Amino acid sequence: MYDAQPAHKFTFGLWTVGNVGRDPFGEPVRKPLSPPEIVHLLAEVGAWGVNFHDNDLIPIDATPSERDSIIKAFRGALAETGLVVPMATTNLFSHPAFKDGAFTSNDPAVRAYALQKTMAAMDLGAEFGATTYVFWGGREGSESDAAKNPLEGLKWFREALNFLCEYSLAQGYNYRFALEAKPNEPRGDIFLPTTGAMLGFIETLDHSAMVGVNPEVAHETMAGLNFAHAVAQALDAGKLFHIDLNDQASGRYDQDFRFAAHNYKQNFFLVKLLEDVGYDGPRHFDAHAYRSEDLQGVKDFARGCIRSYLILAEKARRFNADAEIQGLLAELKTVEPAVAALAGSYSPERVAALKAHEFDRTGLGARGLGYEKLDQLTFELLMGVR
Ligand code: GCO
Ligand code: MN
Ligand code: MN
Ligand code: MN
Repeated sequence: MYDAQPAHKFTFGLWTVGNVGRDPFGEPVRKPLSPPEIVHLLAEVGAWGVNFHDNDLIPIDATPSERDSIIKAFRGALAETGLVVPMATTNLFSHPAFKDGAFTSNDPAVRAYALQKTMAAMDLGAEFGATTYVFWGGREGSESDAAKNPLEGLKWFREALNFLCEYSLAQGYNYRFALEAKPNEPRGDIFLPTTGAMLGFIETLDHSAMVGVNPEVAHETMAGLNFAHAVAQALDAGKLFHIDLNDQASGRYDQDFRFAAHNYKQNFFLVKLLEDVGYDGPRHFDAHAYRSEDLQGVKDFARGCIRSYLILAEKARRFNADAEIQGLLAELKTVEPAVAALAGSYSPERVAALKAHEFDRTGLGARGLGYEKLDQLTFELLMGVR
């Protein structure tokens, strides 16, 4: 019942199940897995696809012949398992050259190197058939506003994206770009810190139609925002090109927990939203296992991400089929047809009708909405007692 089907398009990054458990205070706790080993692990847990940063696959200092043999081995693992590569991205944050950002570095040489590195990573992604290209500007920000002018940062970021859109089109790549916002970490502040900010910025780009967003549960939660609302805004704008699923407690460090590990209720509403609208893009888990885990724990983590999504999807179906819940929701919208017709788009007739109508303000204010009951029923449904 909770087995993944290809239609769910569950994906993981090489960097997620491949995470060795290093943190700012401690050394790795797990042995690195090679890309083919990761592909086989993902196939075993039921994933549909695998994504990568350029340097997850090809080390930054690999020789051309090393590159060739890595690509051959990875391709072999994909062929053996049937996994696909729907998304690729660039590591513009690990190397010290990017300590002050990549596309928004104050140093023009770094900005140019970031373009060169991204073009090469786009070539690599295209070789594997990737159609989504993610931009997560992890270091595109600052610690001190004395050091960087945010207006210049935005201008440089726009220039880079315009350049890379042109490059993608000129190469005949089928990429759609997905911009991923994060409020902070590893920088003190990261530019364009929320999905809403990205959506506004996208409209200023030369090829805005090929650029959308890759919202992440943890990132909006770190910003103290309601993730499902951010996703709804992206859907409404036709810009939900990709999504990063994981979990996070508000007000903590960047946790990257297993999907729905922390906030069952918020993630239930997220899954319900995605399922209700028939979102058909990849469902990407950008998370990693607790540092306490060995290889078995990593598999438990990956299976848990998939299973939790499917359990919440099943709960969403139950919510939609629950007569009492649906009855309460329908009741909320039941008013006399003549009154209902007063709300809607602009027309001279509606203006006249509105001006003539006398509203029962006291009655409107006195009406109980039943949200306590709705929320409790939701809780009981989620807890399996309904
Ligand atoms: C993070 C980010 C990254 C990006 C990844 C792909 O907080 O570390 O979410 O994992 O999603 O670099 O762009
Ligand atoms: Mn993240
Ligand atoms: Mn992270
Ligand atoms: Mn992410």
